[in-house]
Amino acid sequence: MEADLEAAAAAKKATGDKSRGGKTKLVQKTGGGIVRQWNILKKMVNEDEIPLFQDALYWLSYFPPIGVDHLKNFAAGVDWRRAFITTFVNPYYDAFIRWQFEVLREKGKVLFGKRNNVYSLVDGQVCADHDRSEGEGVGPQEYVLIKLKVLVPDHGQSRHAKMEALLKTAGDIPVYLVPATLRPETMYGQTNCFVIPEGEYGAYKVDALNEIFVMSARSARNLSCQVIEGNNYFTKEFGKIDQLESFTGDELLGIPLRAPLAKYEKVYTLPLLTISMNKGTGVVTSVPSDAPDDYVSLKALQNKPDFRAKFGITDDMVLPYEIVPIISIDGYGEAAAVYMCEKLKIQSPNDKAKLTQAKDETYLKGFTIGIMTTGPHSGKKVSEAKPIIKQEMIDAGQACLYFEPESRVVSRTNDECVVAATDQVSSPRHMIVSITLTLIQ
Ligand code: ZZB
Repeated sequence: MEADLEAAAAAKKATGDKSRGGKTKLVQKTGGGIVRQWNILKKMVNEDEIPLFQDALYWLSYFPPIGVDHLKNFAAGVDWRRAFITTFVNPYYDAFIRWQFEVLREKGKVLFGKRNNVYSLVDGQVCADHDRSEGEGVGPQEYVLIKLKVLVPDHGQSRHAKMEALLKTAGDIPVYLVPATLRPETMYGQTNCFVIPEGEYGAYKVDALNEIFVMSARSARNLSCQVIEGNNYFTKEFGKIDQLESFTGDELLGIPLRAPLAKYEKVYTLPLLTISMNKGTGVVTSVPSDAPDDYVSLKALQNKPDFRAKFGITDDMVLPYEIVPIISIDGYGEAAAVYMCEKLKIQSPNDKAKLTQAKDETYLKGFTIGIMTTGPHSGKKVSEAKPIIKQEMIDAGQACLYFEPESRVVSRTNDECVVAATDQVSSPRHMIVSITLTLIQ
């Protein structure tokens, strides 16, 4: 079942379709555009009465009698003696539901826990579809953050001064570059890490882990609202994260890193000009065997001394890094990204349309028919190995989960929303108002 869902998600991903399918309720009702609660109520009640609906309980006394009238007009055979209102407004009903949940909890059948939701830090609450000015129907997207340990810079480049100072003050606290990936099972094939030279990055203190993460400010804001597990948030204070240093992407280029599961003991940070600072952490780990973007960008650096020189990348940071085959795909060979780039004759990292096509096909084929050829899970299907490797890396402290909205969401208060782990409580606004009816047969 889970595999089916993942396959469907991979196929959806491969076609670039992130929508939820079908029109959302609001669009169905209104044909799109922003409709305020006031306008919806205006169609049903007198305008001067609308302010009374600020009180959630007013809804309870207003609409149920109308519903009853409608059902009577409809000639529904209902025993109205047995109608009642749910929620805490009805203490008898409330006591019954409490009892039911207490019993289920004692039996260990229900748990109270946190859940990831699209959230506005400015509003201090979950941002549901009707509270958004942009991004209706958008939900949380899970990524795996891979911890690439920053090693002491070894090329005497002056642009590394801030990082050297940070490493010194951090002492025993490890500093990591943390790329976000959807493909944790490909980490055996890492050859380098990518940042965008003009990007802005920060070093952030992750209190609960006693570690420092280098990432974009946008992703740090998301992380500060999330939990490592259970009720344990990444930072001391929800929604707040200490920035210890800031870096341009250029200041991170040429830094040596230790990448978990990689064949190479040490890899370097290289430039990738197509990175979006509005996705993931703005840091990307490079797997040229299975990611077409990574393959063409690494090749461009390896083949063009001028390109390397322009970004202060020395030969030893790129030339020794050969592609590491990790997944075999029937019909695509041992390095699907290389095969796809050759098949589509992709020449440069700027061949955007072809690269998207290559990436979608590689994702889909890798997930559905790929077989691992490296590491302890060699021989397993990619779809089976992916969740296992993900969990192993998390358990070993080499990775952690990270969420952000699938695409940009803006609240009506004009705040860019994050994904936050919040308690599963419903606000009075979302209280379910229902009348239980017993229909006479
Ligand atoms: C390792 C890896 C190995 C990746 C692979 C892909 C593949 P998507 O699919 O568009 O949601 N990535 C992450 N952040 C960024 C960014 N800010 N800008 C550009 N690229 C980014 O993107 C998720 C993938 O795109 C991530 O997974 C990351 O590269 C990259 F074998 O990490 B991946 C066929 C792809 N294969």
